Amino acid sequence: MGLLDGRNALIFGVANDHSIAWGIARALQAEGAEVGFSSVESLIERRVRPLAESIGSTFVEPCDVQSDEQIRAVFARWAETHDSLDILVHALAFARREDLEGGFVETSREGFALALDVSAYSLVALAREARPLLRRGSSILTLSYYGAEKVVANYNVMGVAKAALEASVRYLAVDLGPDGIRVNAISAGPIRTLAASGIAGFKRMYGGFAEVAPLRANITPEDVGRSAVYLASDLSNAVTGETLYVDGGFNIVGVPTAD
Ligand code: NAD
Ligand code: 0WE
Repeated sequence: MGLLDGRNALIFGVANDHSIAWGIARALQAEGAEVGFSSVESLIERRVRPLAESIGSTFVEPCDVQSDEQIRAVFARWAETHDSLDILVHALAFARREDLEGGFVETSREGFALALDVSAYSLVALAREARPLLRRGSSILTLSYYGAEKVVANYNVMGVAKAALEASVRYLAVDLGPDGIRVNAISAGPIRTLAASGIAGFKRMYGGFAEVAPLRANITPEDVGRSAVYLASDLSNAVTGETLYVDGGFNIVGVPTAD
């Protein structure tokens, strides 16, 4: 008996087996959910389909979230084989690499618009297109980061995008709440994924994190997956518009204890 028996989930943002989206997919599936995937075209055949097949999943559709047409096409394909969607997972973000280093004040108009479009607006677009398939008890979930709330060196325009994402979660929760649809974010501590590799200073921050976080450990995609099960299931039936920190308590610390 699983917490998600008889539910289905559509997960956006698997790039490889280190992706947070993949950790969430496995956790939802372990609780009985049927999972389908959408990722950018270039990753589908080499990366995503083999992973999907490894857990017996056949729904794998391309979608660049900057395209309204591609977003519509994914949900149209889903509707061909499903009457409804119980769980929608948004686990993707993008900013230009040059906007993730140096001064935030140097962010270009184009770089700002790109980061906000891919990383924040896409949640609104996915929620709107999914809406006809969502029903009472459905759950929408996205991924955020502490840089939304406090300044994190080099996170720059992504911090602004995550602030917009968390605010979008609240506005969507109010719009969809009367229909029994919940919308929440998980703000995860740093995890070594493709999106984190090659980030200036990520390694140093990753090391320091486990020394400062109350639980003294780094965060894994499995940790995020378990909290995703809670937010996707009826265990959280009265929770919406929230940002749940899955960060070992890092965000509650003001002045860290010297060990
Ligand atoms: P990842 O690289 O595995 O996943 C990022 C995904 O975004 C990739 O699958 C990529 O293809 C997708 N993406 C980028 N542009 C896209 C577009 N235009 N259309 C569709 N998909 C697009 O990295 P991850 O760390 O698993 O990131 C997943 C989410 O978790 C992101 O929202 C990220 O901001 C968030 N997050 C990551 C960390 C961390 O430390 N890794 C911490 C907190 C939150
Ligand atoms: O949200 C993220 C990373 C998102 C991301 C990563 C990249 C790398 C490659 C968005 N766009 C790009 N564009 C690229 O070209 N995280 C929470 C991980 C992360 O990124 C940081 C961090 C942390 C943590 C950037 C600076 C400082 C800390």
